[in-house]
Amino acid sequence: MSEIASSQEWKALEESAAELEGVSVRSLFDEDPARFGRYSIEAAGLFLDFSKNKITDDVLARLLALSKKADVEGARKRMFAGEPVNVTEARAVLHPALRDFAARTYHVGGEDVSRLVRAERDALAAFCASVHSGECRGYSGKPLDTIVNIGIGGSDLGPQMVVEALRPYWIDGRHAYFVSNIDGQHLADTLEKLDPERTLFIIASKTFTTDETLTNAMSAKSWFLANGGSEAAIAKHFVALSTNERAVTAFGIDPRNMFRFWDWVGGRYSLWSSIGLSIALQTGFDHFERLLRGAHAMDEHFRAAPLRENMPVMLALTGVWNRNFLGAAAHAILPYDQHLHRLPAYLQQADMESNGKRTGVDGAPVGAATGPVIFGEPGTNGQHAFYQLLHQGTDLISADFIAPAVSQSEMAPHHEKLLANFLAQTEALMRGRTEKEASDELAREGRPEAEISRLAPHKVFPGDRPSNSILMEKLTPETLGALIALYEHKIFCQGVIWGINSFDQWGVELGKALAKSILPELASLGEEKPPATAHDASTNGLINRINAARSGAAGKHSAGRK
Ligand code: G6Q
Repeated sequence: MSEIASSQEWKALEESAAELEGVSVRSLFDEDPARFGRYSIEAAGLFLDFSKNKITDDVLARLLALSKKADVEGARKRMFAGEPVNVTEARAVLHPALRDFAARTYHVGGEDVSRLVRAERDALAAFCASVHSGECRGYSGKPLDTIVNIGIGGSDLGPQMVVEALRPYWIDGRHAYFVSNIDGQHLADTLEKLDPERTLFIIASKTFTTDETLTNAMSAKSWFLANGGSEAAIAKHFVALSTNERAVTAFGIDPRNMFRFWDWVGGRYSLWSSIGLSIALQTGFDHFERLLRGAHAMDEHFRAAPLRENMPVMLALTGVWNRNFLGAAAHAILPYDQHLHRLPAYLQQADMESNGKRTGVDGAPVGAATGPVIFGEPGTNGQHAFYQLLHQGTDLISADFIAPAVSQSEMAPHHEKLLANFLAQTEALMRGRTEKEASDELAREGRPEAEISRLAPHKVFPGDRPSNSILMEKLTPETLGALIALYEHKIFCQGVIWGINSFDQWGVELGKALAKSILPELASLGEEKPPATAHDASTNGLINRINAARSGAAGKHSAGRK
């Protein structure tokens, strides 16, 4: 077991959890309405209310002691200092450097990387300006008003989520598409909508070796060539975002059409780098810069605020409390803003790929629960889908509610109704409803006694379902940047407490390697393959079934789309 899980600080928190059994958060509010003021923090345009968690001053003191024990402050310092905190890959983790407009310098292995960051940001800005002004056009002279970002994972989820979130900031007449899945239908469905003369393909891949992205990029190139484009025109219609110049060149993209970033930018932390080109092209470089500045404001808060007043730290600590001491197995991300509809998917990667780990940095098992399952949907859609389980299921699920007080597109009475729902859900999850309250309510409705006793148990809500509320005045590039940075730092702090490396992702390797070995065993349409024998009976059986369908399918299904 890791040191932290056997520490005195950990044991003290286990004792706190036992002491609080049977104490309801509702009663904590009744006794102390001031807890809202004490258990909330404002920073970088965001307001965090964490008072609906089952916490007390004593619990917070013990959580803070745990964070001291894990040396969160030291780890924070080491990250910002450019030390190789990604120990398994021996890399620095310096995405905050990408959004630092202060005069501060950042060093990696003795090299000042701030200069590189500024130069690349300037190159990105100049490219955006030339596309927007029309100086940079397609091969036939038409403006490049459509972009297709081809990337996956960190090279897709972040930019796509931000582009969606900043929809009101889109430049008129511009279109943005994102293709990630190796499933050819994703690309085919997108290509159908495109005019090759107006389309700029952005091939986003840190390594430029990712099979999904390179396969999609190759097919996009073939489509371009088959639809009027020429080899000479590729330079006007394909750009690359990568750290790997050699692979970009080998693919056929001129390094002059490449925007760079560096190995100290993790894939899922890369939207602030050149990987954000789709954001800058779709919303304007000024809005991209505002996004970076918002994130920087959160960085400054995270760097400087004492732990107790530090928003990412307190979000992390309440998460650890719910996960490790109250047993929450999953955590819901519930944005009450339709434009944040990709935020749950984005945070699913950010959190689960970072903290879904069982081995500590020391190579020993962590011996405690680490990252929870992250899921979510925008409110109010989620309310009509899975909130039932949040309220009355047998598992404890924690949740973050995220809401702007003012909508990007106010349309009375929608936003008030949306906000009423958000507030009601957090209240209902916390308060619950006792059997007596349920019975009284049924009695007030005039239901007969027998029906009251039959229905009342079903109408009981246990309450004490923990939630945080994150408010902002409005969803703007700045508040969005701050929100994303808030979660990045929360995830970092939790990883430090659990003693894991939040910046590697070895768990994605095995499946990738096996897929490579299975690929040659699969039949092309119409091809006969010998029975598969190299795997377990299930995998062999599935391969054989698929091959039987594909070998007999040549006549029935063309390789085309129908
Ligand atoms: C993120 C991960 C992963 C990565 C993709 C795409 O942190 O490393 O999601 O972003 O696998 O990788 P490339 O950008 O190298 O294509």
